[in-house]
Amino acid sequence: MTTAGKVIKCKAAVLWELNKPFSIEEVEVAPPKANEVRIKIVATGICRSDDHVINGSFVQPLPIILGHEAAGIVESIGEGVTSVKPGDKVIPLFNPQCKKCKTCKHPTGNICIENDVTIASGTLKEGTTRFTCRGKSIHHFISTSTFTEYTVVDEFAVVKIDSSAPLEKVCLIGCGFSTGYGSAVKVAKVTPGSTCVVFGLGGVGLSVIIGCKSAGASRIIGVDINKDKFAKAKELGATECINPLDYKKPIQDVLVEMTENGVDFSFEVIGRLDTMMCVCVSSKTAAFACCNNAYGVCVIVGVPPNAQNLSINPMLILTGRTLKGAIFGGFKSKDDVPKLVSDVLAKKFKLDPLITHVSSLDKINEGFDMLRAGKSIRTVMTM
Ligand code: CND
Ligand code: ZN
Repeated sequence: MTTAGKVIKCKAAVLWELNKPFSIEEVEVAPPKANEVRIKIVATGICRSDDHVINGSFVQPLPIILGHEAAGIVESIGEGVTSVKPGDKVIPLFNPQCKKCKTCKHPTGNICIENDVTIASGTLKEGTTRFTCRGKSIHHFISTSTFTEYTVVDEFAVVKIDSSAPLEKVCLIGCGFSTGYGSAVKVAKVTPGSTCVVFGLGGVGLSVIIGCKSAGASRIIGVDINKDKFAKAKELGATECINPLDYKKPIQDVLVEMTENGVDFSFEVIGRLDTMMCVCVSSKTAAFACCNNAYGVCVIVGVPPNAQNLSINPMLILTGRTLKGAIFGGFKSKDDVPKLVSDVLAKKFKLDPLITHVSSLDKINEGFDMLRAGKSIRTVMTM
């Protein structure tokens, strides 16, 4: 019996209030309107950006269905949709690509005008939501909402991938892997023989390491306050790992000494102001300050806390350092996601080491507890 055109009742994890566990609910998912696609989610990963919403540092309208790193199968399409059809394997795109706006037409820009990361409307483009629970409208999250058995997205926020792709693995292409890998190869443009430092060795930071290694960096230093993260970082390409808590001096001073006046490329993959920049005397780590003063490049990857500002000593820039940042590793999502999936199928890189736990939507709160306790890299929930 076809479900096309009908409301689907299914299971979803709803966040009703900040700093509260998810509630597993039966939700109603309305059929897709014009230029929308309804997707059966098959696998979805847990990323720290979802947790930033729960703790209030990434502000979104509530109640909401979070989740943005997923893969699934198209269930039905709205009028006018041409790029996907029912049965296609797809990845939802939290950073969409409409291909029509000024940014999409720019050769490298990737913050499409249709993105909901900078706006946080919590709806689809048409201005309303397709989720209802207990009679209330539930918001969408950054064009995706994947902690649900079914979701609806705008056509510009979904792309077809190879029909042989293992969805329970390539879901990581939807965020963590691509964000980290692209930050190294596309945003920083890491060069062969260079020295890199990566602050934060979670799923995204480890993917930065994979990118630095594939770009030919000869020295890759991992920095984390949780030493349990070091073994995996070394397995993936870190040549050494250090813990700021083991040193009395600020970690940027340690790094500058270790690397003869600073590194070529540094990456902040935590989302803290003190690890981005040396902002106060008590700061322990600072990605920008450990770059070589003449040519170092620092890439901000971590999502910063809401409404907080960095204070930068202009001398750090005047001498030649570059500070940059990027969403989704600088990739243009519709163009690049299918290629990254093909690269996985061609065994250009492996996603398996990043997946430490496989779980189900019912156990979502345990999955987040493990991330917060530093015990997991990526938990993938399969439906
Ligand atoms: P995860 O929490 O798995 O990793 C963060 C790591 O940082 C952990 O290993 C921590 O132990 C470590 N850490 C925490 N505090 C410190 C500190 N003071 N000094 C050194 N290490 C520390 O997170 P993730 O890998 O899923 O995500 C990392 C960040 O990337 C996070 O802010 C997330 O929101 C962001 C992100 C950005 C983008 C993008 O498009 N730019 C996409 N997804 C995630
Ligand atoms: Zn993410």
